[in-house]
Amino acid sequence: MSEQEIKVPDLGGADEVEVIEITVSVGDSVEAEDSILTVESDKASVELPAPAAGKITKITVKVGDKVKEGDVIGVMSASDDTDSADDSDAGDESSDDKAPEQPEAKSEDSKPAPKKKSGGSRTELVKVPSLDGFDDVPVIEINVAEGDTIGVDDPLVTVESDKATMEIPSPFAGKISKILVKEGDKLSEGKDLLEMTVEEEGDADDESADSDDKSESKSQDRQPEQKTDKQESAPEPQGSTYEPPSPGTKVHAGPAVRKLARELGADLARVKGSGPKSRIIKDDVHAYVKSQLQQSQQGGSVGTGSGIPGVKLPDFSQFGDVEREAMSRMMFATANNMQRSWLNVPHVTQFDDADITEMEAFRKGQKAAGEKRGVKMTPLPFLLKACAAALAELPQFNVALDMDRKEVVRKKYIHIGIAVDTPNGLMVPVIRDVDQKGLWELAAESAELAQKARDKQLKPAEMQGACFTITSLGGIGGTAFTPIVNTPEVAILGVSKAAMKPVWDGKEFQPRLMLPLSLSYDHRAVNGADAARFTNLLTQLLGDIRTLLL
Ligand code: CAO
Repeated sequence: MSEQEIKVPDLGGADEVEVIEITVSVGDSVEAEDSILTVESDKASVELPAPAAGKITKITVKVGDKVKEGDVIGVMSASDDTDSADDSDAGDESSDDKAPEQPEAKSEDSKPAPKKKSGGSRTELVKVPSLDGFDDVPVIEINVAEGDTIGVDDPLVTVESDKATMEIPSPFAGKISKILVKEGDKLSEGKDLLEMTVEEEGDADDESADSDDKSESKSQDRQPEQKTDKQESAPEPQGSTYEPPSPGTKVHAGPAVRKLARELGADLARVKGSGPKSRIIKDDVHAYVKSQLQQSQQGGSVGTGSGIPGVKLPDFSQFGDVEREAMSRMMFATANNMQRSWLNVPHVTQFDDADITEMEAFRKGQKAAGEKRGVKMTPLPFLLKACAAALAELPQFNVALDMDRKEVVRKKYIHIGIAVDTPNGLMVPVIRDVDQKGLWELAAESAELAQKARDKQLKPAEMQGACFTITSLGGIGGTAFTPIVNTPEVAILGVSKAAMKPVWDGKEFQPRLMLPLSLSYDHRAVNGADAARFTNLLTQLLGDIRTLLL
């Protein structure tokens, strides 16, 4: 172990930032990159990581302090050999440097003090340690119950100031004999917290020491009458999910992780910890939330989710030969997206026909110019331009609904997705700032993105950020269809095959090339009259493309 100052690293350009949360306490063992404290500038909050694995020996800042790059925020004894994990775990178990009466106990290997074989037990009064400069901090959670057998560093109570949540760890391994505080009590340094019976005989300490390497054995051996909670939270770290919690399950997680869980609405009692001593780390919370979302979205059979009953599949082989093949990831993702949109969005589709006789004459007239440029002008760039103009004129189509916050997100940019049929399934690359681009630029970009989609070369960023989508089946056929809104967008334009139709001009029927448009929209965001205005506007713009210049 070697003493090392912990300094504020490069803050990505921010000058002075405020410490909003201290996620470790003196005596804590950390791994390299573990979060030590969180700072916040006016733009973002950033977690400052431990520069190495080791034990925190000093914290020189408190919540509310302002720090800048290079400032010392604490000191740690860094593990400097490859057994650092063992050392730090051992340090974790050691109560010595936490117990006020044994300050010298930072032995070079941080192992617990030698076990006394004399037998018997003693009662220890646990007091509130330094609360990083805070006083009168309310208790929001009591993490133990009288009679519980706990290990060193297990959280005893959680307190929360208006800036941070902190856990008070146990300085001893032993049994809780009396809890002297209750939820809501306000704590300051030195206040009596609880009493513990600490074994002076070999057993309890032995097991603490064993647990340095094997958290399972720690929980099983040390608390025979309560072991189920800990046994279940202690299997090999996998960073995955953890099913039903036992009532009263004790959660081992730091304040930053608890904060994250609160923000995501995750019940930490259900999360399996993959950190040292089965401590829950942020990755565990993310993995748990992800798996819960997947479960709720995937459901079983043909598709459940959102509480609707699934469709049970019959045994198709009773009707004839069948074979099964795995869905591609893209097919599965598309199926989920479609179902999510269909279930979440109240869809209505508005139909109209645009007279594109003149537009087509103009487009065909550009054939030679297109050949020179190496770009083919199809109807799609005209549609993109017309939709961009309609989105600008009717901005209620360029929004997202945030139902949780009861807010409408109005977008000040016009990015449009184009649905591309590929051998691997449907992909939707996005053309950015369509309103600022010319027809040739749009023709070139849409052709390039469509080709990239077919070649599976699209980057994720090229498929994100759309405000609206165009799905054109015009090159294939059909007279109308009802596209599914690509939520969180609120509208999608379906385009079918243009066909010559007799159109009454007031005196006689004229043969006109009519382009069928099918506008599906989210009826929560857009009302029917606006949808009719939108398709009206599109038919005007496409009917006389000079109006696109206005
Ligand atoms: N009416 C009549 N003809 C049309 C047309 C329309 N609405 N739209 C395109 N065409 C013509 C084009 O002019 C071209 O004809 P020429 O070769 O004679 O000039 C031909 O159809 C093929 O066009 P294209 O499909 O290559 O080009 P595009 O720019 O119109 O479309 C793209 C590009 C990427 C949208 C298209 O290739 C595609 O993938 N469409 C399918 C989208 C899809 O699957 N949507 C369904 C989503 S929901 O399941």
